[in-house]
Amino acid sequence: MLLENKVVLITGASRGIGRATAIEAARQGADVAINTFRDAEAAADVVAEIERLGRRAVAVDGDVALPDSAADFIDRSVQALGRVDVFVSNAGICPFHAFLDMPVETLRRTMEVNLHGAYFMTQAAANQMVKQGDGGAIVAISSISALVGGEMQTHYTPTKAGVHSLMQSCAVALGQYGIRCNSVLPGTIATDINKDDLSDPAKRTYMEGRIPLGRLGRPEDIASVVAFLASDMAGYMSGAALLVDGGAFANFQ
Ligand code: NAD
Ligand code: RM4
Repeated sequence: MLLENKVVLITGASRGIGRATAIEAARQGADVAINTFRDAEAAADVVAEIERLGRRAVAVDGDVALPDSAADFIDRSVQALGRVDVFVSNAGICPFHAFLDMPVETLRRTMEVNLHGAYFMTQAAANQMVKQGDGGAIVAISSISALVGGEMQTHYTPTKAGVHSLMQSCAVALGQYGIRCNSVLPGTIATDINKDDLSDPAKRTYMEGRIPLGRLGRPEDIASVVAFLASDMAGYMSGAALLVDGGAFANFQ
């Protein structure tokens, strides 16, 4: 019970890593608010799963790229659950595309969802924590892509480096309020975001072969690390990044 009676807010939590993190938070004793975007059925399913675990849950629809969604998510979460102890910035997209003909709109949307969205949401959550006056924990889902490049990810990898950098600066800005800010850098986790990319058996086998632990990650592999960073067990961690990649980054030759 790492998060007993805490209130945890997570963006992009209808699917994948966000969904697993929401459910893990509930398993660890938290009430959970999820931000979702045009995914009502999946959102209702996550809420039901959390309630089955005996915890309270609320889903708030909103596009993280819009600044107003942040105020709305925090306000409606506080109305429903009373406060914010933990905020997890997870929502993200990766529309795989080559560099030389990257459409401006694909670049712009990826930046706005992944980086601006993380910024607006983190800022709104931090303001609520400061108002409460007793600290908090913020965890952002960055990526191994903050450290390495990807041929079809020239629009995406800078956002993931940016998200980690945001957590470092927020750790500095918010330490005086007892708010810890850290990031998790997942390796390759099998979710909808890379389903098409990994549907090529040759690519999937190649990616699996690069991972010393011999398999792609599962959303639950990330959720447990987020729960740790959000908990008092990580009470002296701030501005840190935890790579959770089955050893992939270390596997150079
Ligand atoms: P996913 O596609 O399963 O989930 C993404 C979630 O974000 C979905 O619930 C989606 O509805 C939501 N979302 C998308 N656009 C949104 C918006 N504008 N506003 C609010 N919500 C929005 O993918 P995932 O793998 O679970 O990705 C979650 C995070 O993990 C992303 O930030 C991604 O960059 C990061 N990540 C994933 C991997 C991986 O290999 N899967 C690796 C490293 C980092
Ligand atoms: C991650 C990493 C994974 C990729 C996802 C979409 O940051 O690059 O390999 O599948 O993004």
